[in-house]
Amino acid sequence: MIKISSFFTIFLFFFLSSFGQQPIIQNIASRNNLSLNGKWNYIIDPYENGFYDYRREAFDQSKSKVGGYYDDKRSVDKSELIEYNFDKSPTLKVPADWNSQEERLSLYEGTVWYRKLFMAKPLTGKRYVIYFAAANYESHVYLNGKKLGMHKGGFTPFQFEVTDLLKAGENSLVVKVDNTRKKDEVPTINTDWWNYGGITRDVFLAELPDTYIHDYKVQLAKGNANFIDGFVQLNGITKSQKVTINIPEIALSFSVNTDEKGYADIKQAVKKLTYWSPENPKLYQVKISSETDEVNDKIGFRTIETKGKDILLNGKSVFLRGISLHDENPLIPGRPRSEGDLRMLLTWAKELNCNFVRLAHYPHNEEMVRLADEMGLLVWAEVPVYWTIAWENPDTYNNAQNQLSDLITRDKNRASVIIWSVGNETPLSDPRNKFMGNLVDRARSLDNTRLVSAALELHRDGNKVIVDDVLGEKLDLASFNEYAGWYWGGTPKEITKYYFDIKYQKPVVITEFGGDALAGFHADADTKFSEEYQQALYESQFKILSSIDGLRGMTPWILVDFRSPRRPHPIYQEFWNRKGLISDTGKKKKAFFTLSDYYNKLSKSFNQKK
Ligand code: GCB
Repeated sequence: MIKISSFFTIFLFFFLSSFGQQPIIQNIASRNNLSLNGKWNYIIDPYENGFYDYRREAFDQSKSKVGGYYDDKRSVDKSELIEYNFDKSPTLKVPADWNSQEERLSLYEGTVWYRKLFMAKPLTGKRYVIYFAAANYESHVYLNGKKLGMHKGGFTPFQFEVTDLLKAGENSLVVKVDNTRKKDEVPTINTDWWNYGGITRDVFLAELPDTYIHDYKVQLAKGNANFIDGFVQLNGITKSQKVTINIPEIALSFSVNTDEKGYADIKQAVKKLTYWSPENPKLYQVKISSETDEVNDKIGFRTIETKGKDILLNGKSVFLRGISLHDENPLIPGRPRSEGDLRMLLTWAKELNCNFVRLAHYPHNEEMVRLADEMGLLVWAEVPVYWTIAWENPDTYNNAQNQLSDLITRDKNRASVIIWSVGNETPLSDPRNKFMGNLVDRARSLDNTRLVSAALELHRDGNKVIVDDVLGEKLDLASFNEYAGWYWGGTPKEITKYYFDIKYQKPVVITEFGGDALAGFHADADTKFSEEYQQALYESQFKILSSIDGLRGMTPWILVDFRSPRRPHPIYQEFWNRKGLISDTGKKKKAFFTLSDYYNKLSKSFNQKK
C-alpha cells in the first residue's frame, strides 16, 4: 500500500464512504492512463451464487463481507473448499458485449463475473481512479476484495477513486455485471434492441494529481457568438487556485480564481473565431491549467437556437439531413469496440449526404461524439426513457435523471451535440407528463445552450395526422416518429393522402420513418420486406413530409440493420430489425441511394432558398 498523509486518508475515507461512485471526470481519457482492456477471466453466475449466500443474503452486506467471488480466492491449502477459480476460468474480451463472443452467452441475461489482474506502481501524492466507459446494466465493482460501489445504467460512464486501495504490484479487479431486464429500470423490460450484456466500453486506471481539474465547460454563451460562458471545477485539498485557459490559435489566454469549493465561472469575450459547422468542423486546442494540473481538449464553438419554425446554426438557417443509428456495428458484430467501428458508421452517414445523426436510444460512446465533432456531423443525443417506464416510481425517475445528467456532463463540450432528447415514444398520462417535464427542466438547468426535445407519438383522424402531445409545449422542436406505409396507412402509394396537423409553432424534425427490407430480396413496390417496397416508401414519405410547414429535418429509421428479439420472422428477419438502409453484412439497399440523392438535392435547394 502506498503511503499517504493521514489527513488525506481521512479525506479519502469520507469521500469514498459518502459518495462511492464519483461524479464524472471531464475528458478523463486524455489523462495518464493504464488500459485495463483486453482479456478478463469470467464466471457465468445465473443463480448469483457469488453474490448471495444460501439464505440469499448478500455477502458484501454481511459482517465479514467474505464469501463472494469478489474475494478472488486461490486455495493455499489442499483441504480448503473454494468452488470457483478465476485463474482457470475462460476469458472474454473487454470492451465488448458477451453475447457476440460466446455461444453460451448469446441469449443470456443475468450475472457474469469479470476479473482482471493488473500490475500498478502507485506514486505518493497522486490519486487513482478506475473508470468504466460503460457496462450493461448493473455493475458491482471490487478492488482487492473491497467493494468500490455499484452503478446502474448500461450506457453512461462511472468511476471510483481507488487511491487508498491500490497496491504496488498485483491488483485484482472484480466486476459483477448483470443485464437482467427489470420493469422499474431505465430502459424497462421492453425495447426493440438487443440487450447486449457485459463491459461494453473501455476500462482504465487514471492517475491524477492530488488536486485535479475535475470538470470544465468551455462553450459559447447562449445567443452570443462572441462570448465564452462556462466554468471550471477542481477536486482535492488545494481548492483555491489560479486556473488559466489558453486557446493558442487565437492567442487567447486568461485566468480565473477558483473559490473555496474549487469552482470558478469562466466568462470571457472572444473574437476571431472560426465557427464549427458540418461544412467546416473547426476544432481548437484548448489548454486548461491550474497550479497543480493541466488538461488539453479539442473544442469547437458554434451557436444553436430556434427562431419561430427555423433552426439557426451560427445564426444561419439549417436543415438537419439526418439518419438514426444504434450503437451497434453488425460487421463486428455487436457493440462497437474500437474507433474504427464507430468511424465506419459515421462514414456511411456522410455517404448519405447527412449533416446530422440521431444517436438512438441511449448515450453512445464518448468517442462517437468526439468523432462527430471531428467529421462534422450534428448530433441528437438521447437517454433510454423508451416506451413504457415506471412513471410513478421516484427511484426510476432518479435513475433517468442521473443518466441524463451524466450524458450532459460528459458531452457538454462537444460542438456537434445540438439536441438533448429526454426520451422516445412515451405514452401520454399525467405521471408521464410530469416525469418527462421534469427531465426537460433538468436538461435546461444543466445546459441552457442546446435544444431540448423528445421523439413524440402521433394520432390520426381520417387522413389527418395529428401531433399534439402536451409535452411538445415544453420542447424546442416538434419531433415525432411516423410509420405511414409500414405499421399503418397501407402501401407506399397509398400514403400520399396523409397530411399533418402539428400543434406547435416550432421547427419540425421527423425523428423516425421507415420500413423493413431484406437486402437482396427484390419484388414489386407493394411487397413488404422487398428493397423496392422500402425505396417506394421513402419516396412517398418525401412527398408527404415536404408539405409540412416548418420541416427542418429528419432522421429516418435507420442506418444499419440491427439485432432485435422482437423480430422473429424466419425468412425476412431472423431476429434482425431490417429497417436499415445498409444490411447486416454491409450491403447498401436501394433506399440508401434514394435518401442520399434526396439529401444531395436538398442540400443545394435549401442553401439556395436561404
Ligand atoms: C420505433 C422505435 C424504434 C423501433 C422502430 C421500429 O418507433 O422508436 O426503436 O426500432 O420503431 O422498427 O419499429
